[in-house]
Amino acid sequence: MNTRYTLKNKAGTNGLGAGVWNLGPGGDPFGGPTREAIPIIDRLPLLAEAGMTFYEAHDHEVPAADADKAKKKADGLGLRCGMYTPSFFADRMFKDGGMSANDAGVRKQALENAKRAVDTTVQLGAKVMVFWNGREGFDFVLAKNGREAFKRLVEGFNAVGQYAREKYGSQVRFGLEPKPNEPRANMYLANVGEALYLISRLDKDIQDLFGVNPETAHSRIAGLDYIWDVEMCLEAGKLVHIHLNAQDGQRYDQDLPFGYTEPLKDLALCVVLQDAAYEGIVCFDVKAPRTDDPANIQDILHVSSQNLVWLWDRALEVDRSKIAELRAANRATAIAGYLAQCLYGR
Ligand code: XLS
Ligand code: MG
Repeated sequence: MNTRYTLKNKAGTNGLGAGVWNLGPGGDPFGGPTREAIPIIDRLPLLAEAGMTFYEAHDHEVPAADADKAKKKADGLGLRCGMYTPSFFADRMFKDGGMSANDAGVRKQALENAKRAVDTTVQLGAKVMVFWNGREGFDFVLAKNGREAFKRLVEGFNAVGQYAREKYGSQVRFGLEPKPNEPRANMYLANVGEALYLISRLDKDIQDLFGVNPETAHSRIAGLDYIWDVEMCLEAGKLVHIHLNAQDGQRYDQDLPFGYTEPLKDLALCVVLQDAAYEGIVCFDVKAPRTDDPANIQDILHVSSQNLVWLWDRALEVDRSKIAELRAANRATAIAGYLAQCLYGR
């Protein structure tokens, strides 16, 4: 059995997770793959070897028909499915979105896929299903009626929620994953606030099933502070999952190793998660860069995990009463200095 990364004194579920897509062949919009694509099922041992306890997958990566095979393989590796998610961005059918598409036939198919994904989530043993807003949005104004599109999202999520409730009670929770742009110029559910607003509009009897899956890079692409986004989810009781990575400013989605660009803020994030006694799984959504050789494809997971473990340990040592004292004295700059001392000082 390989060593698995864990977080000291973490409340609830321990062990880290990553998506099978994190170990892709390295293609980008301007150049093809730089590595041989590893079959999805063969990525599971790589994730386990890299110290992960959980894996995550889309429905185009582990389709319903392969669920048993994947579960068996994962069980043998001591790996569990942390999250499953229907893809409404890969298939050309969903070129204009799934739940929000103008074409009623497409919306119907999206709903079917989402319901099937609920079943597969349960079959794989995961407790969370994510909806990433991939192609829910628009590139040209008035290409969609925004008010109608929002209502379609509400209707779609209501229908999925009802399906899950009737069949599985409270077994599966849904995490809406916001992102402001890419692949669309403008995406619905662009930020945590929009996702929480949408949840507030869902049927009352299934609202409790819905929460948010905030991702570091997505908040930073929007120019927003990720810690506040996470705090907002926590305040609403809606932090059902989390995707950690790093982002080098407001540019394309980089999915860099966690802890790489803003370690001081990532330390503060650990403080927030510890103080909230966050019980869910901590997962990375990173991308092995196309410049990395096949032999080193797991580096991105090791670097992310090691950074997180270091920052988490340091966060445990952050003196909360010191922060409270500085806050009371209106010394915000001194708080920044104290965090830096915790991070870099001896
Ligand atoms: C892309 C998203 C995606 C979701 C799952 O930007 O982060 O990877 O997490 O579809
Ligand atoms: Mg993500």
